[in-house]
Amino acid sequence: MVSISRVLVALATVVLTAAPALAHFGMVIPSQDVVTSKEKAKVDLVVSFSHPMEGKGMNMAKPKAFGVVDGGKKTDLLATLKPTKVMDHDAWKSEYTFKRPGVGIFYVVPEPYFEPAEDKYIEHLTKVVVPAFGEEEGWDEPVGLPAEIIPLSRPFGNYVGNVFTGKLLVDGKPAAGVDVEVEYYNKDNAYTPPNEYLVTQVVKTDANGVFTYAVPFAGWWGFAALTDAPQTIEKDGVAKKVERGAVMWAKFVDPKHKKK
Ligand SMILES: [Cu+2]
Repeated sequence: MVSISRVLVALATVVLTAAPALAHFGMVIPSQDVVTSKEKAKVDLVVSFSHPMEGKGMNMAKPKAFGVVDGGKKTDLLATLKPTKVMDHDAWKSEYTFKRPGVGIFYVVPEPYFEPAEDKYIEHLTKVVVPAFGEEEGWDEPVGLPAEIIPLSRPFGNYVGNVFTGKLLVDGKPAAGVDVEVEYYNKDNAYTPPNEYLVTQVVKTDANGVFTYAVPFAGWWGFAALTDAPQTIEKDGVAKKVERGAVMWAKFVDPKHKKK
């Protein structure tokens, strides 16, 4: 949807199949953006591969990896995943209970998804950060994924209008000049984008791999930094490219008004 080549692919797709090429996003959305009380220490996590603004789902195979990094300790949560539906398509859910103050970095490594409209595989390495009981150390720690957004803004406790800044690391090194697609999780189709350019917005990483986006309205926002994986995957005897996305989700909120 961004570069000329992608537009051409999209146009060719429209001619061939009349199916628009939408921006794909790995998603991991927690039931709470922050954990503040012992009574509500259980967080439900929903993992999907979707088109978040348009509310169109895709079937997601069971991820290769799903886990949390909390206090520098990695815990494998793959066995906790159960099937669910997101946007009427196959997705996954889990739950995690915070027992002590900490910052949980939840991460998903999916099976590569073949997208016929783009004639390539897509794998989005996706993260969300949930802090618990006032702790906030460790939100900028890398999980160690081959492509990963390291937040430079604390990725929780943000108001609408705040700027989100992140650094893209590919194989541990800052990646310059990479498109970062930005999309809103338009739950229940609450909003209608005025035109197709407002479905997916785009910013680029600078020479240091850093990107910035100012968030315009409340809810969950996804940032997907898109590079090509070094390897191809063979499908029916033909080597197909693999789009590797480093994806991060963060929630931005409005303050509460005093009731008059
Ligand atoms: Cu799709």
